Amino acid sequence: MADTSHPVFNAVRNDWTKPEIAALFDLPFMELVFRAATVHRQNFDPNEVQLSQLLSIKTGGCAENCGYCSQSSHHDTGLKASKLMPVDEVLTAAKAAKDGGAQRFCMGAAWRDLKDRDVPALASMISEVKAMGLETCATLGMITPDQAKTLKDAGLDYYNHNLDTSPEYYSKVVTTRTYQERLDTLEAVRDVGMKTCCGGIVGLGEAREDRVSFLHQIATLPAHPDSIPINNLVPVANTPLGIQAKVKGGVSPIEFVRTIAVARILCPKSMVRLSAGRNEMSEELQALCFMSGANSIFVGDQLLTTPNPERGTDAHLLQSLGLRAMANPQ
Ligand code: SAM
Ligand code: DTB
Ligand code: SF4
Repeated sequence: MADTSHPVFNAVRNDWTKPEIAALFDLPFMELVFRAATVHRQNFDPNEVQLSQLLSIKTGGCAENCGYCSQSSHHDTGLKASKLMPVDEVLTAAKAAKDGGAQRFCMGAAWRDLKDRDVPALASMISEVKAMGLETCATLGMITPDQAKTLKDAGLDYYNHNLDTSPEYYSKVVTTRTYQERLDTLEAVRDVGMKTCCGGIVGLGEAREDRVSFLHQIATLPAHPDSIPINNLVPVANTPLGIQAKVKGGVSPIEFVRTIAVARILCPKSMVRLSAGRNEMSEELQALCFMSGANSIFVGDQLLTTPNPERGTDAHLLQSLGLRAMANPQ
């Protein structure tokens, strides 16, 4: 096993083993947080946080059966489905996001996969959002290499596609898309030179060993994702995993912080995003996540379909911790 007690252990490695990752999870909490914070400050300014904003450009009616999702047509969540938003409405939302301080605008669609007929509208959205001086990100389900190339040429900086959980627990979460299909989409995105955003969800009823195995998958991809969103499950009423979480509870806050810290150590140069679930987290818990190497959040009072902290709440959080918004690289 690599000697992780060495003061410099921030080399980018794609050969992490599960026992090494399990050993990091097992560290005494103070030791783990200290190591993650050390790796963080060796690679980033620990007082800077990247701000992304989401917009659901096509909501609900999704053919997939992801057990946590408000937008799956397999669960009766009461969410009203809508068609793809017109380009001008997306641009209005992007301008508001920019004026509110977001650096990256992430457009999400409740699709199993991207259809060629929708590509021209998406390409216009992307190029016009990019022209506003925002970084662009999209999450549209599975995409082919040709579609990835077209979206990249239109100005798409990042594609988000999550592995969500471990390969072992995956069938408890979704059965309409295979793990391999997710890996294939990520490969298509990487192959055209687009940046990848890939993470998962904690609190799906998975065991510690699944969190180890999930982060093992992330850390042994051919290239580490540029952004790694770590979502805490937002339990949605009438979804199988939302119901289960209400009965069994999710992961403990300390275990959540451990997951962030291990992600930071494994992928020292990636942005680790403290993603869904912040609305239910205290300032102190979020501070521990930032201390442990999280350096990106979603801002704006809505994620895709569920609430996110309001602007004033986040302004207070950032101000009280002395965190600054990261400058837009463009
Ligand atoms: N439909 C596309 C797909 O799944 O590839 C893109 C949008 S999907 C909503 C993006 C990600 O949001 C999911 O992979 C999942 O990790 C996260 N997510 C969705 N619902 C969530 C919930 N209730 N709590 C936490 N994360 C959630
Ligand atoms: C990601 O990992 N988290 C974001 C983004 N990628 C697309 C989505 C979170 C969605 C939370 C549930 C909702 O608002 O519907
Ligand atoms: Fe559809 Fe994405 Fe929700 Fe799964 S997570 S049901 S693919 S919108």
